[in-house]
Amino acid sequence: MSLPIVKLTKGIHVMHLFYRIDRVGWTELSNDESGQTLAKLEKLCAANAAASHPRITTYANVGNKADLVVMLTAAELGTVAQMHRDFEACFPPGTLESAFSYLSITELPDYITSEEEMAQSLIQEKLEPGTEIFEKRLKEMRDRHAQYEHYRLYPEMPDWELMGFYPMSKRRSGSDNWYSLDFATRKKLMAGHARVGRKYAGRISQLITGSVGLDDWEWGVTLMAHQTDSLKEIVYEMRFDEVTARFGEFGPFYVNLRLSLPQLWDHLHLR
Ligand code: 76R
Repeated sequence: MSLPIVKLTKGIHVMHLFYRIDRVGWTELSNDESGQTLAKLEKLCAANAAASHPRITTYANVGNKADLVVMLTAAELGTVAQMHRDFEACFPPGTLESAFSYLSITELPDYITSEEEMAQSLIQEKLEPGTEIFEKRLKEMRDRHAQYEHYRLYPEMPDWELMGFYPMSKRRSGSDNWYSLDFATRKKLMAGHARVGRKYAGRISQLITGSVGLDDWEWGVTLMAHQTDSLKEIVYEMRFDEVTARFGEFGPFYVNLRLSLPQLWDHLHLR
């Protein structure tokens, strides 16, 4: 059976899936069914283990919002849809229950640095357009920017111990309607946001995926971290930044531990 091919002009599809194990269903399994499920899942994950996509990354939720969590990435919508169903089909009927899911896509931010701004910043450094050094520096900036855009669209997320996920939107009410601000104002506000974010380099690696018209919130925020306090601190510090203070609206927060499938099996007592 082949699914319709649904491509993006740029970027990839991302799906976050949250499941509960039905413990009653699980205890009713025959001896080898748990092992068979694990083996099927390991095969599926091994077949989808590219640095960017297609990829399936597994986590355990910490707390009672879910048991296991998966993040899927694929270029085409049909591929992500198939990976989702193939993942579920590894489990015996009556053992897996959906807790939450989120569909989004990677995208370039609206507020990217233009070629004009790059040149302007060099002129401010007293470099003269047309000189060798000016052109060399401009080329370096252009190359760095092209690389940045590539990884925004085709992210290769670090495999750190923690993954925090939450959906969010920008407020649209009265004088705090993000979408009625002009572009220059939004760009200036987002520059402040990015300044706060960059302070967390090395502690937080962020993936912002867009979901306007695709899911119930406007963005999915995926934060990789080594420590719990890094997650808390960045979200706390952002609350004071104007973009978040005036315009941020948040969905549920999920804190997840990165675990391989065998580790998940032990952690969740599935053996
Ligand atoms: O892509 C970039 O790094 C450029 C600057 C940038 C943009 C355009 C950036 C930087 N973000 C951008 C867009 Mn962000 N971000 C969040 C959250 O808790 C909250 O208040 C919000 C959740 C965090 C923690 C975070 C972290 N960011 C966005 C958007 C889209 C907005 C739009 O298009 O209108 C959202 C919803 C959003 C939310 N942001 C950074 C970070 C961090 C850590 C950085 C710096 C990354 C770096 O420089 O490497």
